[in-house]
Amino acid sequence: MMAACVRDEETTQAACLRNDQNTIVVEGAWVRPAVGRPMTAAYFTLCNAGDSEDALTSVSGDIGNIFEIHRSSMNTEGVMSMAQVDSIALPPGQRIVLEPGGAHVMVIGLAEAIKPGSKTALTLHFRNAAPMEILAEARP
Ligand SMILES: [Cu+2]
Repeated sequence: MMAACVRDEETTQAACLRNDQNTIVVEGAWVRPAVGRPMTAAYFTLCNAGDSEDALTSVSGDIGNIFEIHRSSMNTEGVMSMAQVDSIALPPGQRIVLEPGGAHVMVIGLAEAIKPGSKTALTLHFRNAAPMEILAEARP
């Protein structure tokens, strides 16, 4: 899913405008609640407001041992599977959505339960942009 990263005059959402600190804008971060399960997935939208190509290369945080970038896909029999990828490309001026059924961050070896409504800190690492800490809300 890609959409141009420009201000939409129809909405109040002026997302993906360049700011001084970062050329990458993160929107709508959330994680799946996980109680009594060893893993979860995190989702967010990345918008590259800069002039040059970048990429999400890894994610880190205190909530789990292993963070992997995954991409889900449907095989010819209609079965969903997922595979680890090295990075997610972030072309300039484009919005890249990590969402259920698509790209996501798999968090494995959870340190504690993730209860609905709680906020989880994640650090996103990029090929060029500075690392960015985000808060992801746990919601189903
Ligand atoms: Cu996965």
